[in-house]
Amino acid sequence: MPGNRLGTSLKAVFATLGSFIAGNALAAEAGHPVPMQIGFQEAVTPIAAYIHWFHDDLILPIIVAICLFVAGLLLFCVFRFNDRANPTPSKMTHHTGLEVAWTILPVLVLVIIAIPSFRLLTQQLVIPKADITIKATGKQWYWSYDYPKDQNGGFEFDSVLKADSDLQPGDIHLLSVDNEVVVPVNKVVRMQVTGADVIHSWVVQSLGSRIDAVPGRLNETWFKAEREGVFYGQCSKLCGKDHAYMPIAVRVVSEPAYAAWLQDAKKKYASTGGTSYADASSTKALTR
Ligand SMILES: [Cu+2]
Repeated sequence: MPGNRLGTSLKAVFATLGSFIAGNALAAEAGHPVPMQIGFQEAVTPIAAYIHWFHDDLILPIIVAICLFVAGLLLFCVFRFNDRANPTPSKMTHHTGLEVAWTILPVLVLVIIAIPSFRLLTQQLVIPKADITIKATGKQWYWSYDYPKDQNGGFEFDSVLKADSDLQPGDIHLLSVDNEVVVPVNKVVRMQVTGADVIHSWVVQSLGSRIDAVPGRLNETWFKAEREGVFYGQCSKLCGKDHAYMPIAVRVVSEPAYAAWLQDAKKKYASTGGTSYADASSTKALTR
């Protein structure tokens, strides 16, 4: 019966809507993408929150308004100036007022977007006084992390994707790694990022961090996670055949837990020396 079919279709629609809502509620706390998610992953740093505000509260309304305005104009022209409604067309070719308006208005819109955009870029790239520094090196196809000696570290380790056969309960397919980067909560973490072979990109959405890993160059970014948890990201520069299999996992823990992890990590990764903290201003000269 058509009625039944309608009922089934409606049920399917509601089920899809339900999983959308559930997916998005889950995404708010997950630290990784979830099925049916739309929108961003949870923001756990002030910069990620700024990115969300910029997209959701500024750009999106402007885009919607422009689309509605242009669609409205098109419809108006279609109905008002079609052959039947307007048999004798105007011969006008220029209208100075109109030319000025459609030049000035887009410029104004772009200026409104540019001001917070540059403010955001500045906040991402001007690093406040760092509490800890970690160096990430992108390699084909995994990441290495170096905790410098002079910051109570002195070790380096590789962070490699876990094979599906090694996944433990709570692990995530294609995102969990054998050794996570561990950082303390509410501390400014300076990430120094470079590439060992080709260009990679160190990106963790929840932290609002995105920086390229370029061989011969030490790029810097920072984050200050305001909540404990594990936050996942992925290499975001196409870097070869296993580009999709070099995720990033950042575990944010309390300060005592971080101190305890440092002690363990020093023993666990004892064979790797770790370098001294590199000053980006001097190492940037390595570029060419
Ligand atoms: Cu890649």
